Amino acid sequence: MTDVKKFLAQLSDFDSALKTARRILVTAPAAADGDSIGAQLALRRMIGHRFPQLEVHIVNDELMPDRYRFLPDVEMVETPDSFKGPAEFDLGVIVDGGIDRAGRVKEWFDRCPVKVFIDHHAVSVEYPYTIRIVEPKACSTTELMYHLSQTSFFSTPIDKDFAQQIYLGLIFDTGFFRHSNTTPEAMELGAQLLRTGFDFTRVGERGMLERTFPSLQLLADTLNRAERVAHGKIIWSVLTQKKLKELGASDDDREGIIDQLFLTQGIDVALLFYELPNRETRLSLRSHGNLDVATFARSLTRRGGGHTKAAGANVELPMEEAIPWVLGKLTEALAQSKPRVE
Ligand SMILES: [Mn+2]
Repeated sequence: MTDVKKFLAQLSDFDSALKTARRILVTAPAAADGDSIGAQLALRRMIGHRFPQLEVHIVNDELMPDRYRFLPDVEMVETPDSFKGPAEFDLGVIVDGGIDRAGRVKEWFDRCPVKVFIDHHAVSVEYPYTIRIVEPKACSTTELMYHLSQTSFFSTPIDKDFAQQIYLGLIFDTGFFRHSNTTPEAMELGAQLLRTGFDFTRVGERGMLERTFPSLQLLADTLNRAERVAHGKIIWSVLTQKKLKELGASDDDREGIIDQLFLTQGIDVALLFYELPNRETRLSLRSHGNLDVATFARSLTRRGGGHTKAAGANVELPMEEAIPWVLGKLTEALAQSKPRVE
């Protein structure tokens, strides 16, 4: 249950800071997902409603995936390449993850006199944020954002557009109310949002399920390459830059592949190695619960984290070196983990 009463002092500080600010930066960790996009757009509406005179700029390190381009206000999301104007702001807000993963926008955030952190992840790195609003009980940042929006500090009207932004984060982070982080409150919020009458089928299909044709082929290729280790408890596969180019697939086309791997009977953990253009490797991890993959990801690198059952990390190794190293560590970690009680 998200009880925002405990954030009254932080909200009051946030409100005071907004009152004296002129230019606001809103950002999220790179490789923005449905929750972080939804949360950034929702926050922009919240601030815009309460303080219409403020300039609110949403800037993300990477170009936003096409799948989110149907969302209201989405044209407001910029990258450092498209952003015109001075990268100087009176206040910065990072949502849905720490500033350490914000890429080029980190420098801009570092220079903000007031730094706000709004998140629902349980683990976060040390950083001198001015205001922290962190609620691990919220299943998505947009759920937390919704509750903040209904306080007297924001009093945001819930129209169809705002509802879609909140809803996308909700279904993204709960996997359509399926993952274990789903709470009765999250479903109640879903119901409340649906009452605004927005097209929830479209939000689910466009924002979560649809694939481009190259993405479909990429999924097929990755599933074909899947292998199991640790007596079948770990399933893993790879996604290379070469394959991406060959199929004409984009970075975003890897979305959901890890979830498909994870739906294999008898496994404990699914792991996807994704080769980055800079010769580093991005890992996606899913766990049924025997192993806390967020802790595992953080044990590999500072640039790792997430949730107990779904996590990610960037390791500074080319894929051919990352594969044996990570598989070794993961097999070891899994062997030491306590079996879950069914
Ligand atoms: Mn999230």
